[in-house]
Amino acid sequence: MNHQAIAEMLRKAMLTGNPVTQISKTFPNFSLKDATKVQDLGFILAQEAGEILAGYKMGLTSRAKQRDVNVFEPIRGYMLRSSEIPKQGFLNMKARIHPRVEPEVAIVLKHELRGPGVTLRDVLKALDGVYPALEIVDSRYEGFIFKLEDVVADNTSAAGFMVGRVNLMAQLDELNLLGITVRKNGAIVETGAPAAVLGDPLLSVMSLANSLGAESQGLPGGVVILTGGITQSVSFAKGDRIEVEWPQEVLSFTAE
Ligand code: OOG
Ligand code: MG
Repeated sequence: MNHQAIAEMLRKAMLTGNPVTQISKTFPNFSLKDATKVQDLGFILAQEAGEILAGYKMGLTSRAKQRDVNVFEPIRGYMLRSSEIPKQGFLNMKARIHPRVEPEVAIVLKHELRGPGVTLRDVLKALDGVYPALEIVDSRYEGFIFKLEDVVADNTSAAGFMVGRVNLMAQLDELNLLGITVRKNGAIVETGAPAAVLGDPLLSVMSLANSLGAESQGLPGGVVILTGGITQSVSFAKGDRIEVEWPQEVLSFTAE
């Protein structure tokens, strides 16, 4: 098994919009360690192509998301600056395979957190911003079907993100039970609250810091951290209008 070749294949799938066969089908003993290596090589390929890190993401941190894709363990990935979606704007559907959108909480830290041993208290002390956000996931695998190892190699299906303007830091006590609505072409398709994410999305940041720490990497301050989908993701196609409504702010786009 050639990790570099797999990373190149997945990057090509992302750039062309042509899905590939699950790695675990071709290599039945493809391990989580292999998958992490492929994800890391994919990031190097992106950097070589001039891409810049925008931040990190956790995935599969809510039951709704885990059931959605039939994988029951949290995962982490990275996000590239080029994948940020302009606010209240349009989502370019070029090279998309089978995109889905999900509401998330985004966090920004004041300074680096370096695991292992990062606690919730450390996260709270380092907190700089808490924002409404949404993520686009678009698996590079045929049929949006994958195992844990496949989705880790595929950088956790990361395909785009939007972060709101309203900092919810002052309402931190209420954050977990804020009501969120996802609309597609005006109709409500999902509802939820941030508590769906591990009981508290800040625990997702703690896990992320410790997961990076296990690989001697810090979680930097100033970058975007997505804590994981709150509801099931919602598929959409060209022409669809998506709105993620928080009490404080609406994030929206039209796919075109
Ligand atoms: C995997 C990525 C999961 C989340 O927020 O749970 C994720 C997928 O659904 O394709 O980003
Ligand atoms: Mg997500």
